[in-house]
Parts: sequence; structure tokens; C-alpha cells
Amino acid sequence: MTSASTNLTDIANRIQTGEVTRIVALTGAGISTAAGVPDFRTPTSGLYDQLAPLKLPYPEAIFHINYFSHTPEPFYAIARARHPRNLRPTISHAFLALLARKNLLSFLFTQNIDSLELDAGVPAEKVLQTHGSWKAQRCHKCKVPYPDDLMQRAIRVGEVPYCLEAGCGGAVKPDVVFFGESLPERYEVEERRLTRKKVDLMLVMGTSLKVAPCSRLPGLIEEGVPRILINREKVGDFGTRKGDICLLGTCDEKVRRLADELGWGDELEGIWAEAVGRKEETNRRGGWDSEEEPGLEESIQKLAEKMTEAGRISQGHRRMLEQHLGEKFAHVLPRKSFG
Ligand code: CNA
Repeated sequence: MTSASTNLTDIANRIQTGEVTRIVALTGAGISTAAGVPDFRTPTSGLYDQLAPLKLPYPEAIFHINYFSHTPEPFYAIARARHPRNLRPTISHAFLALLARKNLLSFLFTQNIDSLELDAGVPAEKVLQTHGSWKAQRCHKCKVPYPDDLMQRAIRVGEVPYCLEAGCGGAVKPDVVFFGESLPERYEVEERRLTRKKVDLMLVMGTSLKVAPCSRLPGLIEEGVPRILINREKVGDFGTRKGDICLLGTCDEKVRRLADELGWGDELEGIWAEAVGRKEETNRRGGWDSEEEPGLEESIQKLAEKMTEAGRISQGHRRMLEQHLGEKFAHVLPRKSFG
């Protein structure tokens, strides 16, 4: 790997001369932290550290389907604070929309569930939300869809919504992929397509590459194809291949630098301003009250106080989870697993 700035200028030249036209991107929570949603794994500010007062068997348990199936309360205690309704796209989301507008974005795999890339204007057919989104919800047991207005109410008050089907009683879950669940069927199709199609550049932004199966995507790119990592720290096998460019720092800062290098700075700011304006208008019409939003810390504290010793995780349950976490790799469809 040579100097990042030399390589960046070289990549910018290759885009400008039309040598690079097919860019595949992979994004994670780090492109949305500037929108106000903490990622999972950053020490202190990340969600996992903030969950400590709940004394969960593992922080990840809050998003594990087995845990949710009998203890959905922690998930709903933080749902309001994590819901993307009031979020606005960041400049990094706008950069992806700009790539799409310039017909340079071949495909985007996002691990995020906030839909901010769509809000920014990336066309839906170019995006796979590999871990689903909050756009719809259903009973986790019988899979019958649940009405939007009731879900909205449940999230607002922090109560668990239960299935309306007679005799079911399952907790309702947004269509986000929990640990232990299969990814959308389209994931396998797109992953296979990635290994067959011509890619000129892979752009990876704001991910720890610790969650399978998306963590393997950068490794599927043919040797010799340049890969750019924009992240706070080096992740995965970045830096081991000739042609890798690691831009370490914040996504927004590095994306602005790349846009400037390409002479797209003003256009990027314009797209971003438009996207933010659109999202603010949608939020206003969404019917969510903006006053007295409880913070994440406050919501967690409240639930921690409510939880009795009996409600806390038993050793038996802990063993059951450990066993489940051992099943890392599914044979049929890849399941979301810890890396
Ligand atoms: P992660 O494991 O929390 O990693 C985030 C990575 O981004 C870390 O390497 C951070 O250092 C880095 N990072 C954080 N902020 C910035 C920043 N401003 N600039 C540059 N780098 C930054 O999250 P992953 O996405 O890798 O893990 C996948 C999980 C996270 C998926 O299951 C997601 O559903 C889940 N998640 C999604 C959201 C969202 O939708 N916005 C938020 C939090 C977690």
C-alpha cells in the first residue's frame, strides 16, 4: 500500500477519465453516527457499552431472536431512541446518492437499518438493506403483519406490541434482521452476482466488518481491483492488498475530501441540503411528536430500574444463548452472526 493521498488522486483521475465506472459500496453504522445514532461497538458511545445497566447476558442479546422471543422488553425500551424517524441523512449518504446520480454506483450493500441512503436519494433498486429496516413489522412467531399506527404507538410509549391473531401471543418485531435470523433471500443472489460482475472499485465505509456475512464481501472482490476503506480504524484485511486505500478518520470528512478531489464539492453539498430538506418535511408529516424525546441513556436507566432479579437472565438461559451463538454459520441461507 502506498500513500493514501497519492492513491486518492489516482482513483479520482480514473473516475474522471471513465476508467472506473462500476463502484460497489458496503456501508455500516459509522456513516450514520453523525446523524445522531450511535454505532454498536465504539467504546463508551457505542450502544453495547451503553446497555451495561441492563446486565444482559451479552449486549448483542437485545438484538438476538432467541432472547427477543421471551424478553422483548429491552428492545422496546430503546426502540424509540433508536427509531430513524427523526434522523437526517449525512454527507456520506449524500455522496452515495451522488455516485448513483452520476451512474457510477453499481450496487450498495448496507448493514444499516435506518434507510438514510434511500432518504438521500440512492435508488431502491441499487440498494440491499442486508439487515432489513424499520419500514414494516410483523409477529416474530406467526409472521402476520402488524398495523403501522399501532406499532408507532408502541414505540412511542415503549411498550411491547403483541400479535393480534387469536391465540398467537407472539411479540411484534420490526423487519430488521436480528442475530440468529436469515438475511433477505436477495442477499445470496447479490453476493453471487458480486463475484461474477465486473467491479472497478469497492468502497467500504463506517463498518467494523465484524458481522457476518457482510464482513466477507470485501474479500470477494477480485485481487487487483482497488478497495477504499473510509473508517475510524483499519478493519478486516484492508491494507493487505496492493491497491488498498485506507482513509482513516470520519466518513464525512473523508468523503468531502474525495468529492473535492473529484471537483464535485459543491454538487455534493447541494444534494445533501436537498436530502435533508426532504427528510425534515417527511418527519414533520410523520405524526411523531418532537417534544420530550427520551434519550437512550434515560430509557435504559428506566428499564434497568424496573427489572427485578427474577426478570434477569438465569444461568440456564445464558448457557442456551452460548450454545446458540456457537451456531455461527448456517448452511442454507447465511444468518447474521457475530464475527
Ligand atoms: P459497528 O460494529 O458498530 O462498527 C462501526 C464502525 O464504524 C467502527 O469501526 C467505528 O470505528 C466506525 N465509525 C463510527 N463512527 C464513524 C465515523 N463517524 N466515521 C468513520 N468511522 C466511524 O457497526 P457495523 O455496521 O460494522 O455492524 C453491523 C451492525 C450494526 C448491523 O447489524 C447494523 O444493523 C447495526 N447498526 C446499524 C445502525 C444504523 O442503522 N444506523 C446503527 C447501529 C448499529
